[in-house]
Amino acid sequence: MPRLAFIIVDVQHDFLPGGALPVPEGDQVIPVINRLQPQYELVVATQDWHPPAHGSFASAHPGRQPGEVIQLNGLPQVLWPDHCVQGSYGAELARGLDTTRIARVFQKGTDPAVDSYSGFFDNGRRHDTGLADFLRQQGVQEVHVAGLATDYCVKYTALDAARLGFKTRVLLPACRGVNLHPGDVERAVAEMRAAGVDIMPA
Ligand code: VGL
Ligand code: ZN
Repeated sequence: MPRLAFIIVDVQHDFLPGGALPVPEGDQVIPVINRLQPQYELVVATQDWHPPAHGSFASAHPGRQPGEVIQLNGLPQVLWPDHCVQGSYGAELARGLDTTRIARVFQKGTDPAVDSYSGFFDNGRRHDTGLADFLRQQGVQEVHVAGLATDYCVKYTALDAARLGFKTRVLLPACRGVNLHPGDVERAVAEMRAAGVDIMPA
């Protein structure tokens, strides 16, 4: 039974340079993640998978611009450019990512009314993706997390993993952040550390 799993977060075309919501240097995580994968008995991935006009898209809120924060069904929501629309090229796992070892892909962000940064739950913690049950069924006790973006989906996935009782490590050399505001990645790392997440430095 694998006790250690690797969670690859949102390595999708739209988060790479040239994509709809480009993470600076996002493409640089791909070779690092590919090199790491053989060290794990179990590899899973998450995939941001939004319907058109998802509530996190600025375009769904007339007069609003990407980067603004609104209240979306009672939760603060950063507005983003349209990204990772179900079935689009931008939503595909990046072509350069080795997917042969990925046991299962967990999709999130499918409910138009709530965003989902974590690979475990939506931001309101109402819908569960099944990732936690899957890991437990596989006997996993420890997870290593990498991918995009450090200050959003990697952070919330790692925080939920730790809260769910998995020993959790974030591999910063295999992560890049959005840094919508300067210092966002540093603050995300500090928050993860404070929550008991082990950080492999960049
Ligand atoms: C993400 C913003 C919006 C991420 C997803 O994968 O970090 N960020 N949707
Ligand atoms: Zn998204």
